[in-house]
Amino acid sequence: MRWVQAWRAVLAPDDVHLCSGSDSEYEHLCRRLEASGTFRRLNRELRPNSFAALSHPADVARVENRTFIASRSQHEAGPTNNWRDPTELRSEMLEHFRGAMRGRCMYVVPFCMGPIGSPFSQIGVQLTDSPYVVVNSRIMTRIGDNVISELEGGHSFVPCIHSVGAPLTASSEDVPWPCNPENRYIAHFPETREIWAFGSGYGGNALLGKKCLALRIASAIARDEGWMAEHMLILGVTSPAGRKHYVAAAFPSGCGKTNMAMMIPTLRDWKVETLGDDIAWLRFGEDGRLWAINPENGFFGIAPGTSPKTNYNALASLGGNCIFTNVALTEDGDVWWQDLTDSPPPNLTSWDGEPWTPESGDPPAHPNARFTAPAAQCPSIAPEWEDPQGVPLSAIIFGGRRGSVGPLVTAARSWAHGVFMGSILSSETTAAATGKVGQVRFDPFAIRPFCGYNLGDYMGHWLEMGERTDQGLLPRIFWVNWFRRGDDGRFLWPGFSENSRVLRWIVETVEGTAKSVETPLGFLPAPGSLDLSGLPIPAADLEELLRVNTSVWGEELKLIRNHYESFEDRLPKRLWEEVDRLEALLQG
Ligand code: OXD
Ligand code: MN
Repeated sequence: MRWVQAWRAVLAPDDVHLCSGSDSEYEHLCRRLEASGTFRRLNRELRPNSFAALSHPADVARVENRTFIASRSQHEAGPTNNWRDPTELRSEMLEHFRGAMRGRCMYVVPFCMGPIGSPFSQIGVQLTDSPYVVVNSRIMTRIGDNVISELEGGHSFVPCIHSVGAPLTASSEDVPWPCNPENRYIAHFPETREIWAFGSGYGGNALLGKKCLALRIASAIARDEGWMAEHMLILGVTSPAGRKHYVAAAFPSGCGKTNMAMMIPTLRDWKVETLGDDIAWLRFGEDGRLWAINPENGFFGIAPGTSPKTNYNALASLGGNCIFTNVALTEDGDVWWQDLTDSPPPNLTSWDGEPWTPESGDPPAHPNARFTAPAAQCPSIAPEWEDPQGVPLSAIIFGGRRGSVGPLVTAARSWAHGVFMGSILSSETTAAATGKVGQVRFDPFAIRPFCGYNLGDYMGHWLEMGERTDQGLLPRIFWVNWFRRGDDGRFLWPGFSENSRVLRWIVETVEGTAKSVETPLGFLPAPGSLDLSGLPIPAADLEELLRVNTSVWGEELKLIRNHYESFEDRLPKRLWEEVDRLEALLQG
């Protein structure tokens, strides 16, 4: 490809390798990563074909303040994105890219987001000097020869340029985690559908198929082509009567999407199956329903907090063929993280490579430590998860982490009201991105860090999508809050498997059999309509979970108005009407 040759001249790698995606290539790269000290092979008996990597201490999460949307005008990027002029940014980054791969190999990674051959899939080609990125991408996307054939057949692709920004000279020694924390850029050019990333080797900053392509660039493509790219899990839920519904749910990073997607219901005879845990692409089918595919091929999940109690299926997916990043290591060559077992095993090595003791202060695994696991290994994976047409959605759920605002579950009155719910989603920040943890911020549709254009226009796109079909064919929209706390700071709802009770009410609402009460916020479960059999929840807690606290909402309305004002004329009028209506109903 001429494009690759042009970049080769800029990046000046010592070698170029076109990735075939074969097992032998994967094994070769893993051996190379072991030799360079990036990977440590885990105990072959306990966790076959698996590796642990420890990153540079300054390269541990997505860097939102260094993530840019370089559209032609600042208005196109909107107030929630860091905008840069594309011409200026290109010339600034080119200076960094020049010679950036000296002393290294440039891997050319053709990858497909979505099942190969699906009309909904998108192809990307990533140039990278990080073999760690190549092996992770082989799990997270579909890479290799069959993608090359599609490209040879003339399939379009999104060019993705990535360098860790640490060239080697004859005298410089390589380090286990090369990166350039002082000069990080995660840049998107939505109009020309390009991604340029420099300086980081971690997660969403470097595995460019995930947040950069499948969300930021895909959201811009989706707006232009009339579909949607969303930060959503997809699950299938089957009732005891054997009826199966598909549900997509948007939660901000670190709010339990992976746990929900893999939930083992406590409700007897209900079954949940997993189709995706992070990203969903939605389009209308010929039947007028909204269909979803998961463009990913694996899970890049947050390890701390994952335990047999909170997510048995995730752990069962991690038996082998996995990569762990920034977890703690046990003396027998296995991995550990907070909550994996009730107490830490002795003689742990913490993620900074030092011996760890309970007196060490910080926890042994980084709060954003990750596992990379093939989706096919998940025991709850739905047999149809790779169906090229996707699955038809019955419901869409929005949820955030809010201690005080938002009842356990609310059903929207209409699609537009559901869009309003999505637009006012807010959540406490987590360790998935660098910056302060626990700060409440509006995160509309849980896509704030991942939308490639003006979020006000994005909200308009949602409203417009709802006009394209019969209202009765659209998925019903719900809003949940698993994180409501009591005055004493305690979580009022047990969450995890118990969320199946809420899922049941959602499914029954879709089927028209659930009892509900109308409130200013929407429909809440009528007393007695949530299946709480066998759950010892105090009546006062339940009442609080299902209460619309008017004084809290009075304050929230002011915040919502400020949030909306930041989008100026790009905020759809229809949504302002919803705020006015909510205010009137609350005063009612
Ligand atoms: C992720 C994130 O990695 O949202 O999925 O940060
Ligand atoms: Mn995510």
